[in-house]
Amino acid sequence: MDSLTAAATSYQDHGAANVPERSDRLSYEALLRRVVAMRSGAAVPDDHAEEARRLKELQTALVAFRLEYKFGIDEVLTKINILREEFEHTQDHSPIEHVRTRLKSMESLLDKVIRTKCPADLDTISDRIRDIAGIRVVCAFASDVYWIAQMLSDQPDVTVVEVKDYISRPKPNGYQSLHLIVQVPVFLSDRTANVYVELQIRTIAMDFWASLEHKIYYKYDREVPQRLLDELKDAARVASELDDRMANLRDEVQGLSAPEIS
Ligand code: 0O2
Repeated sequence: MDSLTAAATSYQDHGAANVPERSDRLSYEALLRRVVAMRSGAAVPDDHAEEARRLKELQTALVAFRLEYKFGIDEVLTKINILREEFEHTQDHSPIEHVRTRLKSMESLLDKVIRTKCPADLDTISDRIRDIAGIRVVCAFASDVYWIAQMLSDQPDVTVVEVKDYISRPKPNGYQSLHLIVQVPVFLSDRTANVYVELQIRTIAMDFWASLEHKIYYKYDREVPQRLLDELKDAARVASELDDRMANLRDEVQGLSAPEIS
């Protein structure tokens, strides 16, 4: 792990000390470009002491940058937890089975900056890379997926900027999920940051498939044998069939009156 990654990972444990002013950001951006260039294979700088000092400053700026996304996750997560708790207290069950969150690591953010040839300044990165904050909501039924998406989208401080419906149109490999990029306001001490959060909403069966496919993909370093790809595609079909059958069963059971107790 390089020093930049180590620093970025540790901020979650040590809170928000030494967060720089927003106006300081610009002075870090040339350095950020340099770090990206170094990671892409360009020459290492000559003046190590000066570079170390500026890297420390950059680390602090990046902590502040990532913190906004952590707060974005916190805000959307609170909304989801409110819905969940409301359903648990007012209905038999909540449509939300479980929720996971992830803040993109510095390592994978820099990789994405390089891979997508994104200009390495923080404003462009925050505008173009919209999955730094991620929330995955897993529901029992496909209808719940759209229901949750609608309830969140209807909230006045949530702006939906992009929807990818891989449930109605699965990816060629079989991947299914509903993806929303939303923007939420994060109220900081001196300003409001509008933060992008990626929401992935899917059923238990879709989630089971996606996590196994993800593991296989990385185990084979993206070169998955055709036999496994075919198996995965068929497994996705079976998962989708299971979702349909479970929904039919639920509808049937909901239509029945409660059994009489003798
Ligand atoms: P991670 O580590 O999960 O974050 P983009 O995010 O814009 O670069 P894309 O493909 O246009 O790429 O976005 P899309 O389609 O909305 O997919 C983004 C995320 O969805 C991925 O993030 C995965 O989490 C998930 N995803 C998309 N396709 C697949 C798939 O075929 N299999 C599985 N298992 N997950 C998928 P990352 O950044 O790739 O990874």
